[in-house]
Amino acid sequence: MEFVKSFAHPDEVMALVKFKMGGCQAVMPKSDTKTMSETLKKCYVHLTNTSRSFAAVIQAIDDVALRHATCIFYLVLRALDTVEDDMTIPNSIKIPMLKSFHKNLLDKNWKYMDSKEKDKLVLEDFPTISYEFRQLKPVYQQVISDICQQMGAGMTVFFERDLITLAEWDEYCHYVAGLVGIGLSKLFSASKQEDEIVGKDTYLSNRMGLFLQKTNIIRDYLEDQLEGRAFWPRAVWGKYASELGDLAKEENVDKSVQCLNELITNALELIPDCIKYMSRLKDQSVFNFCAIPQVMAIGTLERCYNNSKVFKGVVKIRKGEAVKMMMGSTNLEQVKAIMSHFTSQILRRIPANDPTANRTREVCRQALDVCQTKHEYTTSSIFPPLYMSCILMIGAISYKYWSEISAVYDSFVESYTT
Ligand code: D61
Ligand code: MG
Repeated sequence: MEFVKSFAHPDEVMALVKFKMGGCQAVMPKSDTKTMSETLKKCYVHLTNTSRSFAAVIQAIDDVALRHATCIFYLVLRALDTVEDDMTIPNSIKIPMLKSFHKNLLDKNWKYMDSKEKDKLVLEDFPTISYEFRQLKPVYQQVISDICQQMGAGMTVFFERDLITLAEWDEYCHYVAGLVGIGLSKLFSASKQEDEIVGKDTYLSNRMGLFLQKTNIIRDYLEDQLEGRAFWPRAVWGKYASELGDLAKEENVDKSVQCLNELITNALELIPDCIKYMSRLKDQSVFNFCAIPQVMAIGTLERCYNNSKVFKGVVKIRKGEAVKMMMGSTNLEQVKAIMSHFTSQILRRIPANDPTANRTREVCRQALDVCQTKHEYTTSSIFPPLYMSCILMIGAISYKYWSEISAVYDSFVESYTT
């Protein structure tokens, strides 16, 4: 039971209870299902079934047209990514399929029935998604189609080439996540919910995507390794091992953790640009949509830093922590406070003999610099006496509420947690 894991953290228990009892207004999905067409409803069902991390924040976008465009954007790219990830499709078929995928958006019959991936439903029901794509305003269609074309072509680049340099790491992350940031920003501006500059500054929107994708790649080392995939750049791991897979061997644990720390340092460099990007956002629901994944990422990086468990299993944050962060990331000052909290934690834990120690300190200080704020983010594990008696009562009451909240949030929070 989640309650138990967070029991030693009173603040998290309070956040969990507030969340479970509906105190998550900021990220509440907008329910206008009555006015939606059957095909659009099906798209939202696909969204909920395929995205544990983004379904709730997408559904909470205030502007209806922007919400639908974002939902369709997600499903189109999820379909594309399902083709990329499917190891049962031979490259001779996969490569042309990825390169021409954007054309399927205008073909009302196109679908793909031979995928073995867990999200294969978005390929099998692609006519529903492409139909709703064609109902979007032309500006939204243009953005989604362009990004789909660039991502499809980009994905094939590293089928033929190894990920070696840090520039190539950035290039791969640009294709699969930076382009998402660029497309989203163009949708935000096209909807008039955000200023023109947000959509025009592709450098910053790319950096938002890089921070999320690098965090995933770092955290998912073992999972990817077991599935025969490799996304860590050789320029870094080559300094610590002769094969990427050797990092998982117990005898290499010291070197492996040093390698991990170097990659985390590289990801932390992105924080100042992410803060700058978020500082331009005006719409509350767009802000939440962007900020929540970012704070989950910094929390994940802090948990992974200098942690050998990354090579033995999945490292995730506690549910209580995720909920507390999620509810606390509704304005820039609070996001800065969360970012500086986790950065300070990393700074304190830098091992003196780590080869990247000096660089990590420098990068953390730069992040702390841009995250200066009067706000503070505290985590406590001290038990006030009143808390002890309250918790027993709340525990009993909330047991009743526990199962009553929308499954969307539970899976959303779970996607980031242990
Ligand atoms: C603001 C808010 C959200 C943002 C953002 C800025 C900038 C970028 C992103 C979201 C995208 C971040 C992607 C990080 C997670 N990585 C993946 O899902 C990998 O697939 C990448 C290709 C498909 C991207 C699909 C996507 C993701 C999020 C979206 C979106 C599209 C559209 C709208 C909103 C959010 C990863 O997938 C793991 C898996 O298959 O389970 C992979 O294959 O590497
Ligand atoms: Mg993929």
